[in-house]
Amino acid sequence: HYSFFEGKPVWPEGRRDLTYAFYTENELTDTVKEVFTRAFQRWAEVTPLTFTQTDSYYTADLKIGFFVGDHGDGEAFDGVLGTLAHAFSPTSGRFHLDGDENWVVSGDITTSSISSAIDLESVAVHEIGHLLGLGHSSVEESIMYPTISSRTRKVELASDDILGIQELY
Ligand code: TQI
Ligand code: ZN
Ligand code: ZN
Repeated sequence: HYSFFEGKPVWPEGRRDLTYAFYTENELTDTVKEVFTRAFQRWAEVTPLTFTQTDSYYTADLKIGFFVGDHGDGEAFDGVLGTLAHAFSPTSGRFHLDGDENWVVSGDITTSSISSAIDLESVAVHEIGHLLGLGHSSVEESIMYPTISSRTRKVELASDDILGIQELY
């Protein structure tokens, strides 16, 4: 079953059209950016929320960046595996990914020759759930279940994820 953060924080009524931006210094390719676009789309399909990319990192509601090790928010990344990414509850909007992971952006993760390969889109869908106010779920099939194996792709919202997000929006 789905859960929420303490105090059930959400993006308020007047903020349903959210913008997102990529940390400029990462210089991400369009292929990488499209992974996030697809991940946002999954949540937009089942809520009144919309997500629009902007070039202005400082004014965007949701800020996405890859960082390595200690990056100044007290939650240092730890190299390959362990913590993969973190996102903060509404209305922080901070979404950080561990730059040391072997991220798989396109292609078939399930047949990757790299044992520690992590599917970027799967992690993005999960972290966006946190950005919007979902905690973890006890339902193993759900996107918000707190465990994912390497070489696994899980990008389709389960009914548990949808029920959870629709209770918030
Ligand atoms: N990062 C944790 C996560 O996103 C960070 C975290 C732990 C957290 N407890 C939290 C975030 C409570 C918000 C609220 O869950 S992680 C997975 C999963 C991670 C884990 O790197 O361990 C995914 C990142 F669920 F699959 F294990 C992405 Cl998909
Ligand atoms: Zn961080
Ligand atoms: Zn999580």
